[in-house]
Amino acid sequence: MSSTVNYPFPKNFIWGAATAATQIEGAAAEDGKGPSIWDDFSKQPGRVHGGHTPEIACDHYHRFPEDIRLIRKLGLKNYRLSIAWPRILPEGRGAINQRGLDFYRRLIDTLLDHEITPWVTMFHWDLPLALEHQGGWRNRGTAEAFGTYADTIVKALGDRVKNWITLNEIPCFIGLGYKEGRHAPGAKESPRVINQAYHHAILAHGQGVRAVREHGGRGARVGLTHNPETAIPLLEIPTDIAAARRSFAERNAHILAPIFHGRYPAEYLRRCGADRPVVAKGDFALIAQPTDFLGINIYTGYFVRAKGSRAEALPFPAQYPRAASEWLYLAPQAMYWVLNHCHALYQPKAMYVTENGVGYDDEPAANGEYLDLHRRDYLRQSLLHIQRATQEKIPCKGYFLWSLIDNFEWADGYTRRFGIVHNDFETQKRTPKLSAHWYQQVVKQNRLL
Ligand code: GBH
Repeated sequence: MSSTVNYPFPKNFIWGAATAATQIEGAAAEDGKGPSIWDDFSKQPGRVHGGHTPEIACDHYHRFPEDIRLIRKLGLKNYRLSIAWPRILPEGRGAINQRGLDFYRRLIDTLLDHEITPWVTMFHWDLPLALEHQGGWRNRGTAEAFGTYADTIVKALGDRVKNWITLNEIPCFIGLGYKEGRHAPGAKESPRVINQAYHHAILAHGQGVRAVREHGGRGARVGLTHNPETAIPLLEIPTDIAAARRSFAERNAHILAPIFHGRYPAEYLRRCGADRPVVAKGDFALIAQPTDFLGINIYTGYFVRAKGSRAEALPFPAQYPRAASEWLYLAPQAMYWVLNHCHALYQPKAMYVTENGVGYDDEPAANGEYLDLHRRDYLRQSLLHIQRATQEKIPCKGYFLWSLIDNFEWADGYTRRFGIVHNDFETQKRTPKLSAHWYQQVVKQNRLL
């Protein structure tokens, strides 16, 4: 067989799909769940497109057996989900809501019954509202409350969950949530508060790692999921690659450097000046505990070239192609370069692409079929560049497609569909799109088709 048409993935490569609690579960006030900042934010006028809320979403809370059968039918042996903190601790700390834990036990047992391995994110943005009222991520106490929450879920589920992800995308829940005000809680804080909030978030990550090490039992693994801003060298030549690497390191300095190197880089602290985060004794020991993998959410990138000794990031021209999600510039080389940069700079033991996918306002089905060739092409381009990384022995061990199903896309509400399974939000009918059938075959053959 000609090698040019046969793009194999390594043996034992992990194939899966990903979702998050707020985006699919619904049942926002059921069985003792407390409100999250997203329940609150989405009820404020003008925050979420069309006034949409996560109250019902995909009703996965009630329909999870059907959804798990679907995962199984698509041939996926791995599934990434998140636990809603306010389901477990309605006030963020204190009393445990047993019915919340029971829900995740049932969910995970059903996955295991179907021979699907759960990958569980502890926090995918749904902070208990009660904690926001005490300062949210501005408050160091939130990182401590997270530690107790992590202890609770790892103790309760650690016998059946072996793959833990501490936090999803710190730059989003801090940057968009507290700096730009576009995500919950919709705040616009000063640089000093923001830098401190970032510090509290990486501290929470450290708490999550500690909880897994203490209570995870045999074979438990843990890592962070980060969404690096990813510099693509304009030319794959040493000068542009070095410039891209510098740009990448700089933009991710506040998260990846402390976690992998146990300190903030001097250059980052200089940039912060008087607004640098306050670090308590012992923080870096907690933050930089060794992890088992780095999760990477990667959708897009930006182009960089060397300009003398500087790295020049190029602005996108108006005509540059993008998805319906306007931030999602189509730049598939980012999938390769994110793995290359992370490997070169931080040498994580393993990397998993924990999210990759694309948001479009899909057209209605033609003769019952959702012909999302645009999504299929995006995914194929992405995987081509990930396959290149695995060929070069960069330790990328798996891929989780975002997302299993169309869902509540945060501030975009129920527009910008990312699913390979269509959801009709009126009837809750699930219909696999063309991209799902394509992905199913790729997974089955462990190579690009
Ligand atoms: C991921 O974030 C999330 O983990 C997932 O929950 C989400 O559904 C998925 O992406 C698709 O969006 O304020 O308009 O400038 C991806 C990275 C970076 C995407 C910030 C949204 C901001 C958009 N995110 N971006 S905007």
